[in-house]
Amino acid sequence: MGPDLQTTSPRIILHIDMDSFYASVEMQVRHEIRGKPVVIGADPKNGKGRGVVATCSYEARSFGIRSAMPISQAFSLCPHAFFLPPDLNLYAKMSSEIMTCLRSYGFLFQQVSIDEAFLDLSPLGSFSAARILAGEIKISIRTAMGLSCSIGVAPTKIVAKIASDFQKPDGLTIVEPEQAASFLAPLPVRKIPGIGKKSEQDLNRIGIRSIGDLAAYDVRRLIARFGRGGNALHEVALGIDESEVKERDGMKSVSRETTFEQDTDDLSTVGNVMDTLVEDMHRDLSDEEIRFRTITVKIRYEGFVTKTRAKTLMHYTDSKRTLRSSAQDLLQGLWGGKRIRLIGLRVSAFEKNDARQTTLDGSGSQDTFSSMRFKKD
Ligand code: DCP
Ligand code: MG
Repeated sequence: MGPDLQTTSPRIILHIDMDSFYASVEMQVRHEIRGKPVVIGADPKNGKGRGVVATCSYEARSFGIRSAMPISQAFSLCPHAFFLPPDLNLYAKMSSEIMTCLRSYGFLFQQVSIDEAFLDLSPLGSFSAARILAGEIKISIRTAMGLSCSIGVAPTKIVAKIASDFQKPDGLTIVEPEQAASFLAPLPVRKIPGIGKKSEQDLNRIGIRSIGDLAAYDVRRLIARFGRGGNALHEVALGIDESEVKERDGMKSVSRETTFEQDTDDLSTVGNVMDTLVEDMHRDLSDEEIRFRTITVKIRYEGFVTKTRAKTLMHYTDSKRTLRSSAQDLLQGLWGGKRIRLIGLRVSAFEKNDARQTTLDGSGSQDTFSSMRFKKD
């Protein structure tokens, strides 16, 4: 094979995403709730509860329940569902078992969230070999952990991610290079990672409904409307994505974010959600004995505009009180009274201790797929 052929040979990227992850783990450990509507999230308090759904089983989804929906709404859609509080330690443990299994295949590996990862299968040399390996991965995770997952295999990371979502749950979708354009074209733009309800509406308003519409749209007009994000979006639609599967060398930060089901400008609601992020994050940090010095809060307003504000403490700390008060101060400082669609919290600048840093294997890292692509800060 000459050098030309080598440089043009397509990459083979696998993306794996666990099905209804928290709910599936619960159904795995509690046999009595298997096959039932299961909702993981805040306490519904007979319909009066505040807070949101983290995730729910596919049985619960058939009642219309979704992630990030107010728990009170979930309760009215299906009062007889099993409502459970998240057991984040358990999910983190299952996640690291899954990630260890995926790493063991020996390909370049990147975990992107608690339940998803990429493998670069290019060394296999063919999509048919990749299909066989993907099938083996599905079987081994089911056998070892009793959990189902969905896998996409494609020439780029973004197409692989869209493909893993294509036939959920328990899906396997292979998109060969010559099929990529026809695979993407009919899908609604909402299928692009990072495009939520609001961005979808913005795109619909200018006549863009499908990814094919987006690909055909004049990129200069997209940039005029959405800034740098417009160019990134156009490239995604064209199937252009050079980003590589990146191994991480130890954790540099830990983060959490929440997208509101409906944009909100109510500071007390946002403050309560921030407290939940603090609780979740602090639990993981203490499990890993991580001490940190920098706290960053992110707010994404309606549309793509995102602002962050950070604070670096004089000393390393692992105090929840410090984390909470810093996060609330930063939130107040960023508050502009505008409607918000997402808030995030990140801690970084960890105390030097390599053993500690490598143990937290990337779950909830700030380098999530969508923020990586469309971050404007
Ligand atoms: N999660 C959360 N809050 C959200 C979204 C997700 O706490 N708004 C948590 C619960 C999920 C886990 O992250 O189980 C993984 O997120 P996914 O988006 O992959 O959702 P699921 O795995 O639950 O379902 P799917 O089968 O659609 O992947
Ligand atoms: Mg998932």
